[in-house]
Amino acid sequence: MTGLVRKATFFVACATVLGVAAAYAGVVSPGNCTVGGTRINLVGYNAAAVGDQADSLASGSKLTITIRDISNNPIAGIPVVLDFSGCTSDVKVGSTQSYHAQTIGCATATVQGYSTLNGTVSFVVVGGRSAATIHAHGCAKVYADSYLLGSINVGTYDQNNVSGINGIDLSLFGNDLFGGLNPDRSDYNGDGTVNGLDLSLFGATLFAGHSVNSSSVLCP
Ligand SMILES: [Ca+2]
Ligand SMILES: [Ca+2]
Repeated sequence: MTGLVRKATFFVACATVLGVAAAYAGVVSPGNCTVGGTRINLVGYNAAAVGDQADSLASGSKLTITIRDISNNPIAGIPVVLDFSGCTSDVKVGSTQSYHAQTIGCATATVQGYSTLNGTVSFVVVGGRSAATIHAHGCAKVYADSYLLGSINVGTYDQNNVSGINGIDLSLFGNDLFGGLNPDRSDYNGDGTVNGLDLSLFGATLFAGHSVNSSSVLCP
């Protein structure tokens, strides 16, 4: 191959790569997206709070996802969905949500938001425990524009979906703490066991007083 031909081949290859990148600019590239955690802990809310009422300060309650294209550029306006349909044996999302502009798809147990100008979208999800059958790890799925980005574990501070998070929830959490089954719903720090560290996180959420209300209705 002559030098001239080699150069021509190189420029054609570069143009092809650039053409592909241009063609997919603004299209979600799942491998370049980031799910900023391995779990989300559902919370209550404070009806008297101004603005976003969901308890975003509870440990593990906020999950941030970053959406990028094939060139690793952030993309705005992409629908991002958390699908909790695999968690409903013991944890369910509330029929109304109160963090940013999140919307609820009750029939599908999904919560949706949109990526912002920097490509990120953060979720804080109101929900609670409705039954006792332990859900599997990774029960919730994260999708961006229908691309699966990954699975996350799911906990809930509200253990009975009544009156926000209070001493009754502490008692129910205690059953998980001493029950020996280490259910994911009460493993707030995600280390695989339910122990004193989770009790500490529960106590911090309880005494912070940002989860004083429960969702009035849980999704199916
Ligand atoms: Ca409660
Ligand atoms: Ca734990």
